[in-house]
Amino acid sequence: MKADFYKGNRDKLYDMLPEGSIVAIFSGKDILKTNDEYYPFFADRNFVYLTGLECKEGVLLAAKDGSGKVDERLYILPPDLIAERWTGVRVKPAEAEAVSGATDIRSTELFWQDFRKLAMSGNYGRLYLDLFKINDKEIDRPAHEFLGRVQKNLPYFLICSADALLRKLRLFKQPCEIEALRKGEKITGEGILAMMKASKPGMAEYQYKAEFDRAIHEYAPYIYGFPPIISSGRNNFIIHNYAYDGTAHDGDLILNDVGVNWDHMITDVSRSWPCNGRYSDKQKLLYECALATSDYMFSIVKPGMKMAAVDQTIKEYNAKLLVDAGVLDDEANIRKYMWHGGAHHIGFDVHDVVETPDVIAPNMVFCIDVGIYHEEWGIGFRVEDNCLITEDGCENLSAGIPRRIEDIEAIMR
Ligand SMILES: [Mn+2]
Repeated sequence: MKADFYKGNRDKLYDMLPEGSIVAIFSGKDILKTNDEYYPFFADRNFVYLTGLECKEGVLLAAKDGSGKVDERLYILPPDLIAERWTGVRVKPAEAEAVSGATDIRSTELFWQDFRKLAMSGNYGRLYLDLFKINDKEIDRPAHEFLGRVQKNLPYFLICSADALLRKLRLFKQPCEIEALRKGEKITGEGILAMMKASKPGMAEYQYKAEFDRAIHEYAPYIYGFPPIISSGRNNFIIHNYAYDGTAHDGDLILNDVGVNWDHMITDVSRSWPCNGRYSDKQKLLYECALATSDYMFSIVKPGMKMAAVDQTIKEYNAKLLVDAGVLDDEANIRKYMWHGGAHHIGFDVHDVVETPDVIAPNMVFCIDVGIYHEEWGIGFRVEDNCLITEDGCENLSAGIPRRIEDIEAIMR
């Protein structure tokens, strides 16, 4: 994505800030794994959304004064020959400027003293930070540590949520984000096709993963949108199977729920097929119900529809089909076989961090996910696609990845 995109995102954020506010967004830092080894670094998504930079220990600091004028600085780690010799080259000011469109690039060594100067000026009463945590067991991130330091040394700010503002922005996707998703869907499709083509009874789940990995890593060194979910047979009842230690036996379905990160945008697609290349009658029966439900959803989802109605309609429509097919005795018992609906949004995060809307509107992108889990028959699978809301309806961004029985069987022959 171009610098205009990131600059535009920052300007929209600043527009939402009241006068007399400071906002600080941190990129994060290395997390220790063991001894002197760290987990692979993954930059805070809000920081990336605002700057395009994946650098460690960066900070975006902006101050909006009483006249509405915004002063923004981007702090990056200073050059360090020894550190860079060991762990890689750090982003330099010219590159940071070119990527982000920010012009005032400074060393992180100046961050605290600069912030202190702004704080002491008396011109700013609010401090916006992203302090989101799922629960209190989660480790503190740099924003939490910074808050502690502020409250100890400069305890006269009203602390406000930058996270809430960014959720509003991230809900609506811009043209360059949708373009990135389209490319990501192509790559995801290549990964899925590679698995379908290699599929055969006796193949281990990790061998399917190896096929997927090889295909998508033709495009970039770090391309996972999230760890691929790949399972077979009864392991399909584990919604997020990351063990990859099962084996596909003749007659088993393979389930995968995978996606890539292309230009920061993450796809999320599920496809399911029989490892031997031919759906059994029971697999066919259930699969056609799920697929018809998905097709129905893509025919009715449009702006103005309630977001909560998406999951609800998937469940009701699928239940009706299962009753008609003689699989289910009563629609009210749908929970028995189908409990995986999930209309989560996608974007910079696979479960995108957005303000959950009441009503669907253009340029939202969320998953239409239909799962059926029939324990007695040992058949569990899902069909998940990425739905872009258009002006008068929706588009299935992942429609090019084979999803119909005849298409899948033809590829596997
Ligand atoms: Mn998924």
